[in-house]
Amino acid sequence: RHASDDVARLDRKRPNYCPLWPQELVGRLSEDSFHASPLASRTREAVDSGGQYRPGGCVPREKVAVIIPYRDREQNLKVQLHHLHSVLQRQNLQYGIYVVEMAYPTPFNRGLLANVGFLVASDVIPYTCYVIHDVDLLVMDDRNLYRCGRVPRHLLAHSTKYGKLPYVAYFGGVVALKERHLRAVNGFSNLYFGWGGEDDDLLTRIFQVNLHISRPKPLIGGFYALQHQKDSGNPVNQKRDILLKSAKERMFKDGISSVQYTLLALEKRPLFTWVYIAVNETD
Ligand code: UDH
Ligand code: NGS
Repeated sequence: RHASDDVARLDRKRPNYCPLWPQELVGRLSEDSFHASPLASRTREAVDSGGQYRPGGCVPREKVAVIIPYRDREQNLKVQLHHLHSVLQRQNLQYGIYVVEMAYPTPFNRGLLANVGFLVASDVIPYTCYVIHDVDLLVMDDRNLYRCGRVPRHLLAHSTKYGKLPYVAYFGGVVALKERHLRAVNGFSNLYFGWGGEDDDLLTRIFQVNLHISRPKPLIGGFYALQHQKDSGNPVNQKRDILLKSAKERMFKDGISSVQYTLLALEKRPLFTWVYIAVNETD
């Protein structure tokens, strides 16, 4: 028996994993791709209904659900979807895109929408990685892989909005967490109605279970911030500082385990799965 036979046998058994660094990556993306560039027909045709994709020639290393909390940003969404499908296909990932929208009149609640996105998506496919993604931020370099790591990952190292992070402990915009990370912290709080604080609350939860976070290097970690109108249904949340003070105590009773909502629609659209919910604001 020769060692080379053993290697050959092992090779036959080992799945044909997609490369760690896919050859299709182009690196830094040109400004043109940040404006409503049409989706290449090859890219569009590769997407299954509901915005699902899996690479043809290799076994993907990660199954990623991209969850976009959403309301009234139609133009941003269109640009984002075209951009994301192109980038994620080049990254050789299996992925699904979930746009989770909240009905009026309730003030917008990004954390709650992310929790619902997680629950709905995990019911469709057992994803290994969940990326919570603002609709208006476009990844500027496709080497910034939409994958999860040993610890929760802030995929955004800086954006064109600030030129750098607004503060060191910022964990907003685009974050990637494994299923076990999300379960360990009980997801986001459901209590942040209106603008601000839910991302800081999530980071408090992460530290509380002795995890830390990672970020890509600045060279590849940039995001391009799209313009948008001022939101009508997302007033600054005046209670956010008070809520943040009790983040640690609340975390195991307020989150994925307790989210309440009414599912108004769950539709497979050509480029994404639309999850439309109604929520009553709680005090
Ligand atoms: N979002 C919507 N619609 C809304 C509100 C929020 O889709 O009406 C989603 C969207 O994915 C957005 C994310 O929630 O990217 C975060 O919203 P945001 O308003 O916190 O962030 P954004 O960068 O705008 O879009 C910043 C407004 C700054 C308000 C400053 C108050 N001091
Ligand atoms: C902080 C907010 C975060 C927010 C960040 C950047 O002040 O939720 O600003 O916001 N925290 C609190 O309000 C407690 S940004 O300017 O990008 O909209 O993510």
